[in-house]
Amino acid sequence: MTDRDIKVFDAIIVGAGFAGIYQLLKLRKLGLSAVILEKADQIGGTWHWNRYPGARCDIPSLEYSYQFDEDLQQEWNWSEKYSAQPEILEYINHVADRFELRDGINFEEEVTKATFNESDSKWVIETSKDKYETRFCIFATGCLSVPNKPDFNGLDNFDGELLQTSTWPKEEQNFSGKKVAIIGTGSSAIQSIPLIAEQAEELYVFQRTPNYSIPSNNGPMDKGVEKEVKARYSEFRKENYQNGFGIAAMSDEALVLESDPEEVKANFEENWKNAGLGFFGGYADIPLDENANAVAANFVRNKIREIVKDPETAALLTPDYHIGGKRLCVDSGYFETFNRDNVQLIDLKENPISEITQSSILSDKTYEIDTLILATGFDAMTGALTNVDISGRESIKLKDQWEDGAKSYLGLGISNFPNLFTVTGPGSPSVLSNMMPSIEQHVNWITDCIEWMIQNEKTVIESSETAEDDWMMLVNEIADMTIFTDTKSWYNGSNIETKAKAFLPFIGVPVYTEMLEEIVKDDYKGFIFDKVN
Ligand code: N01
Repeated sequence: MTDRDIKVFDAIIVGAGFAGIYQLLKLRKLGLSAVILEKADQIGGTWHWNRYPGARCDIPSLEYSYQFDEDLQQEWNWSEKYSAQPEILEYINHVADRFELRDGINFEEEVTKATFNESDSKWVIETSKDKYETRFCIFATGCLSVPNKPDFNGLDNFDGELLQTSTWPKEEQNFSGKKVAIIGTGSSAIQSIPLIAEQAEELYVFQRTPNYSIPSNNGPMDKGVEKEVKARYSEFRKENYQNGFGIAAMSDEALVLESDPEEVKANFEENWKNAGLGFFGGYADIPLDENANAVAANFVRNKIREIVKDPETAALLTPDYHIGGKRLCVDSGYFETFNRDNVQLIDLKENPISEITQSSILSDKTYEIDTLILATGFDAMTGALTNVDISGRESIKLKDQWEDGAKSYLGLGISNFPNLFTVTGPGSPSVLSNMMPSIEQHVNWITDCIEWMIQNEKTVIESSETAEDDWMMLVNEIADMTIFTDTKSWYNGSNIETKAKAFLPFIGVPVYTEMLEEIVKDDYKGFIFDKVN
């Protein structure tokens, strides 16, 4: 390829999920030339890849949707309280068509390399097909987009059907008459297991760590609720974003330890029926205090024992760590599924997988199987960035800079990587918030920042190392106030052995929002413009 073939844009956006699509719209409105480079053959991001049975949103769809356009939010109707993956995919496609964005997306172009050229302050982006040059580079690659595929002994020898929840095929899968194994019991497994169990002849669930899960009690959209919300949609959105996690069901005003225990129990009972992810939303001390946390945890543990008939299976399914330490799951009949005769739970703590053969898994005994499903999670928060060969100033590689742990200022900018923005990057509320408003918050911020740079004739922006260090210290100080940091989870990188361990999401949407606004008012304090080396 000669330099003449290089395609030039003002901005390159990586990823055509909810973040990338909205970013393209905003940059176009600003009058910039921009393109999205997308690895998949269609839009949707996480909702394109995770099409396993039962995949659905764990935040009510009236909240898990865009708010930037009043007509859009008024006209779109969700069929269920928590929408399933096909409907969410339909929605993002609708948005792309409605705002005529499709022609700004290059599909099946995986970004492999991004190099900052200090002589002209431009990024050179290389993909599986092409080469691009751009001033601004925006990674809208999501927090849970790089699958974790553990290196099980003998996995490559498996001759049956191998599936992974995070890269599920488009063709419908039929498990009738099949012996199926699933490894992992996080949200993806918890959503898919009840549906796979209905079809499979046998389902073997290989569990390393049990999870807390709350029933979704999903159902058709309550038209009364929808009408009420739509009558005051923008206020509703604003109010929700003032809660700690940015979700309606999670306003935390009371304390478990200062409330009447009977009243707490009654509230948990109510939340068990209605709140889903907001199960302990009403109480502020559950993330902070061992004793308060134990009250909520014991409530769920008792529910598991009530639902699961076999006491041994119930005991294995009962978590012993702080509730909330791992991301809470929301299910439709998960624990009930273990009462079926065709479902077996295998405890990997007691009997790790020693080998996978052509047709079986070896653990406490040999399980002959036709299909193996990996529901083993993601290289969360950082994987989508460190998987690309990104070089910044002085050819510093992002992967090397983050070897001892990811550092970012506000989850938006990274020192030594000028004009590179991340949407919902590490150090922002991201996965500990409703992703949709958090995506919009970041995309709006990035667009405003670019506009400000143009108006103020600034060429290059980057975070200062000091601002970044101070920010990550704050992220960790806040996390350390909770009792969640000692649990092994993808929040702190401990699901991947080789990964640096650090708690990456910023806890507290309202504080974050306030700080973000203050920094802008203070002429982007902590950022450096047109740095001179
Ligand atoms: O992944 P996970 P997920 N040997 O990391 C196990 C979002 N999401 O895809 O806990 C054996 O939670 C691992 O065991 P352990 C949501 O934010 C949202 O399920 O590490 N087992 C765990 O059980 C969620 O939190 C929705 O001991 C191994 C499982 O695999 C996030 O995505 C739906 C193993 C991985 O669970 C991730 O969920 C789905 C090994 N070597 C997902 N390695 C919505 O509702 C891993 N495991 C929107």
